[in-house]
Amino acid sequence: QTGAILPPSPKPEIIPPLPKPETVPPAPKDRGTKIAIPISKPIVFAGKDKTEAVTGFHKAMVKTMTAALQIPHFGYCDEIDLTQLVQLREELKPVAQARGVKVSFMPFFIKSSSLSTYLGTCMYGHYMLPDVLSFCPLLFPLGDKSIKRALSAASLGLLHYPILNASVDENCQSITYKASHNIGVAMDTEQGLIVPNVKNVQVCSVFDIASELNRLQTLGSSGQLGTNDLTGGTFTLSNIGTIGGTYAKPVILPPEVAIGALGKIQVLPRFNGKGEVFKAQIMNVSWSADHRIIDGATMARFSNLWKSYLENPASMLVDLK
Ligand code: CAO
Repeated sequence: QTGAILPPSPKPEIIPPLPKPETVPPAPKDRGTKIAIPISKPIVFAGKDKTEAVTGFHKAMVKTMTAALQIPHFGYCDEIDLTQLVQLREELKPVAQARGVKVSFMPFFIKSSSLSTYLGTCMYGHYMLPDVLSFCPLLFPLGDKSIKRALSAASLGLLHYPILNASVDENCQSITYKASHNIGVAMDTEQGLIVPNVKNVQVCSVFDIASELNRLQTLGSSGQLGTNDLTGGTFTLSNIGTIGGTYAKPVILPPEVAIGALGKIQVLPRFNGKGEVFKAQIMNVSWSADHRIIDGATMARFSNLWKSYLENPASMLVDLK
């Protein structure tokens, strides 16, 4: 085959240069798409019906929820602008991480619930709103509108709040105002729904609460929570927003008298005070209260106060112990 005339080699294809990649700004952090769909077990089509006994946490849920439905529930919802809190948490995350603690939004939701019931207690007992206001110039620059706004919202609601951290007996003959704020947190675990509580939130810092929540979450996920962690709650929060959804209709855990469900935080357009559109971090809250002893106006005032703490997180400093 030496000297054979070889066919001309094919003309090399001219590959057009790849288009220059466009500079695309990073996609905004979408909290909705960030939440993974939990598929813990493969789907098996058994082909026939299966009956199993209701046991464990499910059995407890049957008992509690059946009792809960004897309570006439009052529902109340509102929208909370968490723009400042989202920013603050970003700043605090590395600080907490350095101490080995993960700070989510829950410690803030929990602390502001405690402060909101506590301020009501102060109104009855130790001091009045003017005393709180008189400390403000020491803590914040004069004329800080957000603080004033927060405190005027607080002033609206300084009535009857201890009743949200109370319990009623079975026949609703007596009300006990609880001294401790043991705030329950609904947790979605492999074993089912559990509601451990953070004890004595009224004397805890946000960091203490975060640290305690980390402990409860770790034990909860491995089914190792003890009776002490699971009993004695006085008020409950359910952050269903970690899974999704905006509004809920939470069911009170008797003998408690109120519960709040938190929806997912979403980036939505809102107007600021100057009428300009801005990118707001919005979360909805849905409260349920025992309407036999809590009226709608009290629930609304409590919610206003809770909201004002979260929308102006600096205002929490005024009342932190
Ligand atoms: N919207 C959007 N994102 C949220 C959010 C919300 N409402 N709350 C928390 N997140 C984000 C956090 O920011 C965190 O992300 P990054 O750390 O990356 O920013 C992520 O979700 C995971 O948070 P987390 O689960 O570690 O911590 P948490 O303290 O916010 O929530 C817990 C803990 C136990 C409340 C939650 O895991 C849970 O179980 N929720 C479900 C509660 C439930 O089942 N309720 C129904 C009760 S009635 O059947």
